[in-house]
Amino acid sequence: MTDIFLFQPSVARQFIFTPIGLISLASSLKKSGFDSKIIDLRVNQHHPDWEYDKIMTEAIMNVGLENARIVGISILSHEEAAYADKLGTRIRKSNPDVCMVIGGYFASCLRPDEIFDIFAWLDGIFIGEAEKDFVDFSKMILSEGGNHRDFHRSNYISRIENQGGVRKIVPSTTNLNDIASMDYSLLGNIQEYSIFLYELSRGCPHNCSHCIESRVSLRDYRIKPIMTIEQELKSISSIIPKKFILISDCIIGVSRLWEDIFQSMSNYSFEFLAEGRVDFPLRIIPLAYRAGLRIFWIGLESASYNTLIRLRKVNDPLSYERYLSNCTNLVKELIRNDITPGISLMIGIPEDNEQDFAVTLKFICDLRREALNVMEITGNNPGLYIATSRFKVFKQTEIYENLKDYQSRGFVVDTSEEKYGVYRVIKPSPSIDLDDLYAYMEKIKNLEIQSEVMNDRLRNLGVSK
Ligand code: B12
Ligand code: SF4
Repeated sequence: MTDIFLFQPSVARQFIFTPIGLISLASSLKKSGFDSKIIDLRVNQHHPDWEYDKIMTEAIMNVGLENARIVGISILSHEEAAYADKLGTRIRKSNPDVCMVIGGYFASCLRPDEIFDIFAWLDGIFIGEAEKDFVDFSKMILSEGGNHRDFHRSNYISRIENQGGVRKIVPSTTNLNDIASMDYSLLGNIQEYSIFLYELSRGCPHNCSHCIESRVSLRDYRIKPIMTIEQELKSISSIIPKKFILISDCIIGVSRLWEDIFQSMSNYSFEFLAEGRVDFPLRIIPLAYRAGLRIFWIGLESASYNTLIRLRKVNDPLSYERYLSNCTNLVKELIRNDITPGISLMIGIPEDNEQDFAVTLKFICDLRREALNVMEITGNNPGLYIATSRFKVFKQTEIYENLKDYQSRGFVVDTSEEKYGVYRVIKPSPSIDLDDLYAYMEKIKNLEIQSEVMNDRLRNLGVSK
């Protein structure tokens, strides 16, 4: 009989991705002799707002939750938080005594007292990576008859403990040599997922001012041991021979270890999208193609010097020149190797003005021209994808810490999601308003180079129909 239930709440998105945080926890529990069940409420739903109550009730009725001793809910971002709250409330109603905890990036983004204020049903929070501590926690409750309030770890806090006052907790990071390899068979319905995520590394050594990553990973970049990776690749290839994979690692390819990883991947017929930075090394691109790289998402964010300085993507004029030339050279080399480059840009970064927009627009125009040139010379047409997103300030980031200063200089945000630690930009600076942001986004998006190959790849990935 299962005592531990791990839930992925709903989210209003048209595509769903494998819940790798929960798979990793369940794999570690299994290695330590504990059975757990993953229930992903995003599977088979059309729109959570219409069907969520029905989906939750069915999921809860059919799994034997009345016998649960521990319920864990994973919350990746603010987008899932309200759904997680409904789910937690519903579970608490059906099982008043079960111990309910949450984990995931969202948990690391707010202070514990803020999180307990949002979720009335919650008993405890895990902050940061949790494989080891969640296993110890389960052991204490299930084998040793302990109570969750007696569990003490620097990254775990119970509601009772929190009553003593606000405490900021340092997230924990894990040594990837010590955790169990991912057992995807623990996720029953793998074919239902449009995006298959594969995690090979964690953390980021950079410290961009808009990003929470360095605060959570403590800038501790780690790659899984190659033996584990080979084992996982074998297991993935037997489960999803034809699916497109997504690999997120801002500094993918930078460490020499990636040559071995790509070499191992080239023994399979994977195709994958990777998210990274402009400094992805050019020399590794042919090998990455053989490994299955078909779309490379470059987090450019802006091409304006002042903006990139504020984001801390560059430090001085020299690193700025390098940043832009790296981007251009990377796009050209990707196209030469028939890989689709994707450029992502954040729109409305604090203090952005017309001048910053004009510089970025010009850079993307030039990039498009260079990309078309390479396409003409090589005959490859992998397209050039452009993704724009309205800037959000997340709690815990450096920009959030300076929010008041930015606001005093005319940066205006939407506070409706404040409770979840997110502020969407309305006006980045006094002369730019929301309509200007959308108009600028459209102008940039129009510079995309469409192609059949690109559309096929996006379809394979499950992000477009
Ligand atoms: C891959 C990724 C995605 C994937 C999905 C990831 C997933 N796991 O399902 C995609 C591309 C779909 C995605 C989408 C989005 N993402 Co994203 N994503 C990431 C990324 C790069 C990796 C996350 C990951 O999978 N890590 C590996 C797994 C193993 O770790 P994990 O899930 O965190 O799980 C561990 C712990 O958190 C904990 N844990 C997790 N769940 C639970 C549950 C319990 C009970 C316990 C005890 C512990 C626990 O234990 C796990 C093992 O250690 C992170 C940044 C990063 N480098 O980590 C951003 C990140 C999480 N994403 C972010 C954002 C903003 C988004 C979007 C809102 C972006 C957008 N504007 O569209 C959407 C929202 C999607 C949603 N569902 O809400 C932000 C979140 C910031 C914030 N303050 O909330 C991050 C931090 C990026 C950033 N630097 O800003 N994302
Ligand atoms: S934006 Fe990317 S490179 Fe910068 S700190 Fe975050 S994860 Fe690292």
